[in-house]
Amino acid sequence: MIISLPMESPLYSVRMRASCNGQHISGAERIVDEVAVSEATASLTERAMNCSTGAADEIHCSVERIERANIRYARLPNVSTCLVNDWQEGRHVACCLLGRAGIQNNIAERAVQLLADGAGPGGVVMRGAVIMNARTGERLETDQFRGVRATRMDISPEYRPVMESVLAAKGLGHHRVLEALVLAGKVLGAPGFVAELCWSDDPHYTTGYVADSEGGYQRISVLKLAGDPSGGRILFVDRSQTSFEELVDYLERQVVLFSAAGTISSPAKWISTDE
Ligand code: WAQ
Ligand code: MG
Repeated sequence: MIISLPMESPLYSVRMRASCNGQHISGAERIVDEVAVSEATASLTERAMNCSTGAADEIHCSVERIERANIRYARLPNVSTCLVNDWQEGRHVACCLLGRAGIQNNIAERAVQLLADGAGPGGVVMRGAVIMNARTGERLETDQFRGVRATRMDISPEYRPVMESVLAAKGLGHHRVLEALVLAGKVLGAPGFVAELCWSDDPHYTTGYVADSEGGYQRISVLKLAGDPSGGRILFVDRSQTSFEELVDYLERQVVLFSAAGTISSPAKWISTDE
């Protein structure tokens, strides 16, 4: 007897990057069903046209079919939110959380300062992430304007509506939360991954996070002063566990879809336990 299984329709990676006067201003991506490709392209383009920094003058969208066999499915990290009084306390908390992930305090402090100063040449915001040796603080990315960009990750199409309503019910409905959670979820699975530090370069978005496999996605309510255009990402890696090439290949090429949520804790004030 021949049993015919229903053909799974293909998935597509839809990616957008936008610039204004040659400056990168926005980038976002989705992984969607065939039927949702045009809608996703339209909504990403619309986002580039309505950037907080003004409309883009150049937008690139790419659409690429994904082989189902190459998809890795994963669970999103647990989410917690630490409430701090100001950015100084927030940065102190970031250093403590990086310390729990095994990063020496002097390296954690230097990393926070690097994002505050602008990690790109001349203090500009980078388009992608800094890759940092977790033990020595040495930077590994070859292009310090671009850094390394994590791509080809999303919530799985059938699970997205559920995840959006779960986050919205917890007051985390801003698209930045879901996108950062997905990015953190992908980098958590990277070979040699130790921790990630991030805050947005959007002057009006002051929340950031530290992610690691034990602590999950640990939001910190304030990591910079409102109006501050600094921001970026630093991925701390254990050089003995991976080569740079293997790491970049995973970050840029491995398709990761999230089909389950972690826990989401209520916001709580920072209580120092390990100082
Ligand atoms: N891969 C690597 N680095 C990236 C990527 C990427 N795909 N996208 C952005 N970056 C880097 C780049 O240097 C940006 O300047 C920086 O990260 C910040 O990007 O829970 O919105 O998209 O409330 O502005 C975190 C907190 C929000 C969300 C982070 O980042 C929450 C955010 P943005
Ligand atoms: Mg941004």
